[in-house]
Amino acid sequence: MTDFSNHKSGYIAIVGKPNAGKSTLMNKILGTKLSITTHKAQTTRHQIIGIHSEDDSQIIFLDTPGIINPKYELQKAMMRFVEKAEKDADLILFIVETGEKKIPDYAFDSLTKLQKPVLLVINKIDSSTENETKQLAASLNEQFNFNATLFVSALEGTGIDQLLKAIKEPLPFGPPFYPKDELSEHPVRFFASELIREQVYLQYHEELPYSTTVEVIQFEERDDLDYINAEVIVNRNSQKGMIIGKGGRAIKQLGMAARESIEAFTGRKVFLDLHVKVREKWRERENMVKNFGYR
Ligand SMILES: Nc1nc2c(ncn2[C@@H]2O[C@H](COP(=O)(O)OP(=O)(O)OP(=O)(O)O)[C@@H](O)[C@H]2O)c(=O)[nH]1
Ligand SMILES: [Mg+2]
Repeated sequence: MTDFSNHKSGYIAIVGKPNAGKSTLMNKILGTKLSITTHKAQTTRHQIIGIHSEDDSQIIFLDTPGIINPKYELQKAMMRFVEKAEKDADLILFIVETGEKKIPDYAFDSLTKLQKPVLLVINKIDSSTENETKQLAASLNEQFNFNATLFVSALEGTGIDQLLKAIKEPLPFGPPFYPKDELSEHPVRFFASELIREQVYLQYHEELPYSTTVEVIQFEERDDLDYINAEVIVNRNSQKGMIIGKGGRAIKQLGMAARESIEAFTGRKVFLDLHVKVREKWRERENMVKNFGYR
């Protein structure tokens, strides 16, 4: 039997405001694009599990939606994912981007109650001066009692080794929870729906990305390719035409880009069949939000 007496393992929640670079950071550490990332806020809507294994440790990251004051049911479900990740974690990474002006006090409410170690991670140091970064760190340390402060650029990979060292330090000794070669535990069809949603964020504007969800109806592994039938679901009738675009050009573009990114993820050829559906006010309705997988 393998001896795990010197092995450390634990759960790490990655939390912070939208757009701070939480998903980019997790992807950088894992060395693969697991969690979707865009320049738009509120890209991540679930808790995404990413597993980083070394010989002597296994760190299970929980990437989460950005902390906001929720206005509708979908956003409430998103904030429940944040709470759950914080509750399940052995250690919490609180990510703040350089240039941040103010973190609202409510972002720290649950952390104060939980009494777990919290590391402050200042991200995007590539786009700020050292002075500004240090000032930000100082003022945040006045606002909340962090156990340590780390400085990284998730995009460029700066500071990642020091961060991993700081994460491993307080982790409990114990055997790995997952096989060492496992990267995540979501099914491929989940990643497919996320990659389609990522393209919705990249291609459409204003309210449209925030009104849309994606459901994979059918995922069939055939000999020569994966056949995927997916629905792009919008919140209002008037949004259907916007997704489709003049002469179907927009949805064709969406389908092509999404197919390419799913192929890059699976390493297999994909046939992607996309349809648009209207589910009036789905994001305001608790049942629909749950049925679309946000639970
Ligand atoms: N310059 C710079 N940009 C970064 C860095 N890390 C992330 N970004 C960019 O910041 C934007 C947001 O990144 P995400 O990883 O999606 O941020 P997030 O915190 O997961 O956002 P939500 O899921 O919306 O909460 C993207 O355009 C990233 O490319 C960094 O270290 N430097
Ligand atoms: Mg994210």
